Amino acid sequence: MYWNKSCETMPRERLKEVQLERLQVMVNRIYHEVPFYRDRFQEMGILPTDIKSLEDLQKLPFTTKVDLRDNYPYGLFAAPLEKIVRIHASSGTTGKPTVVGYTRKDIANWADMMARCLVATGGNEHSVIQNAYGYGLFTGGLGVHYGAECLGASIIPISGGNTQKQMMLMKDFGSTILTCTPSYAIYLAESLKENGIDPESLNLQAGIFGAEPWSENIRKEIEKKLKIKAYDIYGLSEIMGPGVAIECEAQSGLHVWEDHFIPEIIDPNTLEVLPYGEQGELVITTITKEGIPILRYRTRDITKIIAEPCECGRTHLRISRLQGRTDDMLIIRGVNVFPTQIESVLLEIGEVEPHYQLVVRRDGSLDTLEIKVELSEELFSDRISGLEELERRIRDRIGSIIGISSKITLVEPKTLPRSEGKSQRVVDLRNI
Ligand code: DLL
Repeated sequence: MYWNKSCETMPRERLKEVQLERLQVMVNRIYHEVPFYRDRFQEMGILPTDIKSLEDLQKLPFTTKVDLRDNYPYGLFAAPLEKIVRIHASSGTTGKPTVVGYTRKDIANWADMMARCLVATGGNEHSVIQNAYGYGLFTGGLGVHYGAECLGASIIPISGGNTQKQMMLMKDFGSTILTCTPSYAIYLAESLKENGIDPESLNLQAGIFGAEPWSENIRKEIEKKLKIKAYDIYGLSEIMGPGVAIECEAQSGLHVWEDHFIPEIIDPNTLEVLPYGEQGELVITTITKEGIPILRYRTRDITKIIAEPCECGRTHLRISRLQGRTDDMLIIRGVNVFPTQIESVLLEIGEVEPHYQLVVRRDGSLDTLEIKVELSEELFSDRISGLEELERRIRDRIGSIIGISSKITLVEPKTLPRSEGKSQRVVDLRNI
C-alpha cells in the first residue's frame, strides 16, 4: 500500500529529472535569498547556473550544524518571517539551539511524507496512533501528529512520559500503532509486564521507532516483548524532522523520499563522495524546502546507500539502519566503537536486559571501557553465583567481536537511568 503512489513508485529516470529541476530552482533561490550561501558560492567561484546535472551537486559547499549556530536564529531562512508558520529547535549539548522554520507548504510536504511513512508501515485511516514522541520544540511529536491527521488516522497526542497513563490509554483506546524512541518502547514493554498487562490482549500491531540509534537485536527484543512489528524511522530537524526516511514492510533499509531530498554518502575525513554501498557519513540536500533550504547537510550519521530495487515497489533509494553518529563514536585505544555494536552483543548473549551504560575513563595514558549492564529480574533472583562467569562471557564476546577489552559490571535490575525520549548511553569521563 502506498500513500502517494505516483511519487513513491516514480521511475528512477523521471525521479532524477524531478530532482535536477528542483535542485536548480533551490540553488538559485538560496543564492539570491540567503547571504550566507551567496558568500560561500562567491568564495568558491560558483554560480547557480553551473548546476547542469545532478553530479554537479558535488561542486557545492557543505552545511554543518556550526553554520546553523553561527546564523542563529534566522540567518539561514530563505523566506521572510511572515511566511513562516512554525518554528522548531533542537537543543544541543552546549550553547544555543539550532532553529528551523517551516512555511505552510513545508508543513504540508512534511505531513505528506509522514503519511507515506505511516502507510509504508501498515497504517491507514483506521489506525489509532499513540504518539509518545515529545511535543514541543522537538520535531518528533508534531511531525508524526500532522502526518497522522493528513492520513486520516486517529492520533492520540499523549507525548512522552507518564507511563501509567500510556498503558491505560493503550488498553482503553485500543491503540494500533505506537510511536516513540526505541528505548522508551523497551521501557513501556517492561512496565506492561510489571503491571500484568499481556501485550496480546492489546490492539497494538506496529511501532515506528527512531530519533536515536538502535540495533537489529533491539528490534527483535521489542517485537518479541510487545508482539508487534517494529519499524525504523529516521529524520532530523535541520532537514525536516521525522519522516525523512522510513522502513517499508520489507524491513530492510529505509527509503529516503528522494522527490524532496538528495542523499549522498561521504568519507568524513576526505569529504569525497563514496559510491553506493559504501559506508560513510550521510549528507542530505533539501530540494523543496522553502523556510530553510539546506545544501549538503553533514548529518554526522553513519550509514550506506542501498541502490538495489526494493521488493515493496518503491523506487526511492534506501539507507541502511543508522550505525550511530560520528560524534557518538568512541575511539577507545584506537578502535572505533559504536554503542549499538555493544548493544547488539549484549542482546545476543541474553540473560541481561537491554539497559546498559558505557563509561569511558582515562587511566594514565590508557583508555578504559566499563560496560554496566542490568541483569534480568529472573537471573538476579535465582543466580547470584555464576555471575562472574557471565561477566567473563560478555567480556570475551565483546573482545572477540569488537576487538577491545572491557570491564563488565552487572548491576541490579532497574538501576540504570531510563529515558522517555532519547537515551544517554555513554558517560565519557576522559578529559580530552
Ligand atoms: O530526532 C527527528 C525524529 C523524531 C526522528 C522522531 C525520528 C523519530 P533531532 O532531534 O534533530 O531530530 O535528531 C536527529 O537523531 O541526526 C540521528 O543522529 C538521530 N536519529 C534520528 N532517527 C534515527 C534513527 C529527530 N532511526 C538525530 N536511527 C539524527 C538512528 C536516529 N539515529
